[in-house]
Amino acid sequence: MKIHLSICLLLTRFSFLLGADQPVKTETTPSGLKIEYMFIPDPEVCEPKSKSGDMLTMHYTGTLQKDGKKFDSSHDRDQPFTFQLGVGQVIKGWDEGLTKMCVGERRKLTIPPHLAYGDRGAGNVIPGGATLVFDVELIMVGDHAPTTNVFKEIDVNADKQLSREEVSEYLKKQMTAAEGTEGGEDIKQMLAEHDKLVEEIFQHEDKDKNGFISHDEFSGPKHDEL
Ligand SMILES: [Ca+2]
Ligand SMILES: [Ca+2]
Repeated sequence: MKIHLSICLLLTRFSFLLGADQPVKTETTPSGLKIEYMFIPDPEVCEPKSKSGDMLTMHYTGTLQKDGKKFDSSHDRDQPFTFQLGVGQVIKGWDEGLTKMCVGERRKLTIPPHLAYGDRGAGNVIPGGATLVFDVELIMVGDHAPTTNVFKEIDVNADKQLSREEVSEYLKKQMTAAEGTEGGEDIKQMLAEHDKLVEEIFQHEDKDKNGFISHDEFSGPKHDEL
């Protein structure tokens, strides 16, 4: 992995030296996002490709399209930026534009306001209605977000049993957090059928049918990180 990483970085630098600043290909997605593929590494070293749920570590420089003014850059901090892809942690243009990407790959994203900070803008650096241009480079892909002990999270009163109320509250919290992100309509539907979902979970998990899911019965993540 480390070797692949450094080869990729080397190739990236090399392509810079060659002045390869013309995109290999350009694509505009149905949502209006423009993706210019600036550098794609050798397919043989291009595994895994980034996908929803992955932890991505990126270098990026963001500029305003209208005047080219830089508003943020990880290079200036000399520290790449890590986030989870596809969960609404970043602007929509990133969640969409950084999928199926290889380590070492560079893209230029031109992100219209409805996939960025909208009419309101952000802070005093991004005006309302701004189209943003991001030069991005994928440095590293991690498999998943750090695993959490979901059992402990649900078991609010810490009696090592999950009640219907605890499961119900937890689901509501999760769904509300996911509302407004991609698949928001599905989430609304799920909220509406929320009670049914709790029943289904208990059907499946509460093996001895005592009305509680014990630590042993629970099939989700339930161990603390090592
Ligand atoms: Ca409990
Ligand atoms: Ca039980």
